[in-house]
Amino acid sequence: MGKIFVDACLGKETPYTPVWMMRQAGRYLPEYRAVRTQAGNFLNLCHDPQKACEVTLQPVDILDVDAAILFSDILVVPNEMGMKLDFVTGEGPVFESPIETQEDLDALIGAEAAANKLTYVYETIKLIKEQLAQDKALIGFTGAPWTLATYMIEGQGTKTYNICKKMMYSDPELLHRILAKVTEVVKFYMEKQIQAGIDVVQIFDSWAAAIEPAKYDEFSWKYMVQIADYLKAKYPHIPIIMFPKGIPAFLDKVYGNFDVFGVDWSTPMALAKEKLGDRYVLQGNMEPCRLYSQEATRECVESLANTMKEGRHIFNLGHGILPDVPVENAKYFVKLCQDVSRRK
Ligand code: 1CP
Repeated sequence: MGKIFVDACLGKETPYTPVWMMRQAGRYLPEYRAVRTQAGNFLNLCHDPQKACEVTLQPVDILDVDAAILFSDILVVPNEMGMKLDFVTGEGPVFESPIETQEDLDALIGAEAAANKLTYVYETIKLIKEQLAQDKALIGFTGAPWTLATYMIEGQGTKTYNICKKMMYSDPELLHRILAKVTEVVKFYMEKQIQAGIDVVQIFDSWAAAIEPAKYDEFSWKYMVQIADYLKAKYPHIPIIMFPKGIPAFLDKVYGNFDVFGVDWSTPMALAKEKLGDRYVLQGNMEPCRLYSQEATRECVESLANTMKEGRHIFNLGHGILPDVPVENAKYFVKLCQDVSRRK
């Protein structure tokens, strides 16, 4: 049986417009919270292929989304490059020794050696593929080099990005060497995810909007395109989704060999369609907080369906679902997307 999600990524006609939700495996699901408690902490869950597989499959069973997304985190990559990582409850990820100098960077493991350490991710993928229904797709993912570098340089999440932007403007060569090293690891990492069985790749550039538009290509997009070029040369049949969050001013300059452009909720879908719809399938982009209200959800889904009716589209949120969203509203969103777009 074909996978409707993969077909839609490749721009083929499908019986309805498929849907999944960013962060669909997570804390809004009681079933997730139960497994997370058993695991003890978040990194243990990422390191345990049985449990990671279980929480990956939960939203497929519970919500009937068209694709599963591998349960892991973008930060396992710098962690396996040698940066000690903790997830502090209530505060998020923290790296013990952020990168400050060339020596700090040189101390990290690069390229294939780092990618080879992520065996628990590849094991998880193999388990998921054994259990996932034939008509559902599995999305593998990575953080974009820039988004990963923000954590590696700041040591944690940030509102101002002042430490990595200080490097951007006062020592851009060092920032480029960090980005280039991460890019090499990510190329191998995504290649190994493909070899383990993922059907689609998504590259999350969650902190794209921190970069001024004139510098976005230089410090982020071009590295994402290098990863896409590497994968497309070897695995042309695997669709690639690029998700740079919050860059409406850069839409005119988007280029590269990939399949799907993930539209975030701050970008009007009609604008994305006008600028990119003839070159890429568009994914998105309901404001995630609309999930608090079924009425607000319906209004947005109908409007998106209307905007994209002759366009190539995948339904999604415009960023991740939040932990306090009612499960019934998430179910409502998924079913509504599939129903409003059904082609007889
Ligand atoms: O206690 C917990 O359960 C921790 C919460 C959590 C979860 C459920 C974290 C910590 N990561 C994840 C899983 C996760 N992270 C997934 C798989 C689940 C799914 O999507 O269904 C994915 C794809 C990610 C990716 C991720 N991690 C991104 C990019 C996507 C995005 O939402 O923008 C980012 C920026 C991270 C970093 C991270 N990991 C965790 C947190 C709380 C954060 C964000 C910290 C910050 O705001 O800076």
